[in-house]
Amino acid sequence: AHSVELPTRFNVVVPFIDRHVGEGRGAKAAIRTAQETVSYSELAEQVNRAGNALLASGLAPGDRLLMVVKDCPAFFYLFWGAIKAGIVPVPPNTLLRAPDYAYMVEDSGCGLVVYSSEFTVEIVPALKQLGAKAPQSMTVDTFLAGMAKASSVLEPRLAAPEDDCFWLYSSGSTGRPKGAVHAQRDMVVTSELYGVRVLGIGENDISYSAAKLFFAYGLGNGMTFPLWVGGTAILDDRRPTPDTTFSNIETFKPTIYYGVPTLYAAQLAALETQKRDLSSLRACVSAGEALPGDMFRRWKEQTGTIILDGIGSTEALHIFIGNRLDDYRPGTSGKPVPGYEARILDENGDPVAKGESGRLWIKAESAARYYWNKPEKTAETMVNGWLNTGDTYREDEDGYFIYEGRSDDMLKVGGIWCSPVEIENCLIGHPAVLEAAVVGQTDEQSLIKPKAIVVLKQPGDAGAALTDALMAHCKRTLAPYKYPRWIEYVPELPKTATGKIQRFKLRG
Ligand code: 3UK
Repeated sequence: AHSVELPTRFNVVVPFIDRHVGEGRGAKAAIRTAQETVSYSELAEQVNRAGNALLASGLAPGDRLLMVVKDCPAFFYLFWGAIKAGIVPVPPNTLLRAPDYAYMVEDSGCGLVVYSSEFTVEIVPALKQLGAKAPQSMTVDTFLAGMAKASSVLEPRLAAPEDDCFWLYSSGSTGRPKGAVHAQRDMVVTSELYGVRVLGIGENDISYSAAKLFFAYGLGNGMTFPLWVGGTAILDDRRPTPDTTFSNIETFKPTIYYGVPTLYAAQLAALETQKRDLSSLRACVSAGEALPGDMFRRWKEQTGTIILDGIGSTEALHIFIGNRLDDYRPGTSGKPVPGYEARILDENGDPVAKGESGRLWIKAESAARYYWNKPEKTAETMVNGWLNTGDTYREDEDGYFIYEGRSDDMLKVGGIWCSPVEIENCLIGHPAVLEAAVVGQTDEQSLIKPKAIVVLKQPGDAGAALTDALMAHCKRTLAPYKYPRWIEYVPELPKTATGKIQRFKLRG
């Protein structure tokens, strides 16, 4: 009863999009933005044109398309157009920098890069860096112009449920991002097990995700869940703030809103001085990092709606342990989503006694089957059908799962991965810095942000001016959310006998 039945050969575009036209939803809005509304029949047609344009560009089934695209209808056209033609779309985080994209282009071996013109400043240097190895590339506007001339009819390329469908890149604590390869079945499983069976999403729901589509969380919230049930998705390409999110809720009247704790904290602060109309919402969801219990209570007080915290991952595709509308406990991640299994294991791989903490492993029908080109990482993370989450958890006496931290040094900042090593390397690139260590520290909202502990070449340089300069250097070089919010100067860093920084000694 918990698993999801699929035909032996199919193409996921049919149940997610084409089906709705045949079932009388052709005129219904699939997507709404401030600029346009796209109906299901227009979407189905644009997806066909996109698939034909991708094939015409020389991509063949199995080839990768790197799509660095903001939240807009063209994201849907490219993603589903590729899948319908058997091409594998890879939508990375759009906040990254040229070296990250150069790596992904090379690692994925993609045959084409399509990017929103806003990202030209990072994509063009990335491709330049690759020289003769760079694949063809074009902006979304150029692609759309080509699409307009392509045929609006496309036969879906059939595949098995286990066949590769799309990838999502996930960052690690050391080393480069890993491409998690997802199969055709995976979006069906998350939409059904979490979207339909936990959230009760249906065709009358209007979904609005502040988390962007490039994030596995946003991809489910803002695209696959609404399409699976013939509902409507609201898209906004701007950086989400309390103002943009509240005004979108007032304008489009969504029934489900999806955010991350950092944004809920900013929204709660804004609600202290202004009244906003959030009465259209029947449910709110939070993921990406743990939602403090106090924020749950304040949101309920201010809005009358509860926030369902749930933990998901890029590898699992969406939420696998979550609170439910009729079964929740603030300050916990909730209980395993029916259809997913969770185990907390000790360092020998044996289950811990109930109430003890250990490493969380999950069994997920929606799990990526492997990382592209990374057999060792695959073997560490995906073992006999179980996924190592890298998180430490404990189960309380009533079966609610409580997050206790990461087992590596990785930080979640605003719900997005942040590697301390990457920030340290950036700081060391500044001429005043000798050594640096980065750890997570909680801010006044109890949410984790990066803090840097720095050893200077000239200790006398320490001061507010240098702190500003180092923060500016990080903001310029790294994805903007990764800069250290605090910088402390010390004469030396704690190290192991082999010279490894002991970050645990610096956490405060
Ligand atoms: C952490 C949480 C505590 C945890 C994601 C929902 O975040 C998502 O995917 P990522 O691959 O990161 C996964 C890691 O993030 N985490 C996520 N949610 C929570 N920790 N409480 C939470 N509620 O360390 C996990 O291993 O970026 C979230 C849906 C899809 C996703 N990809």
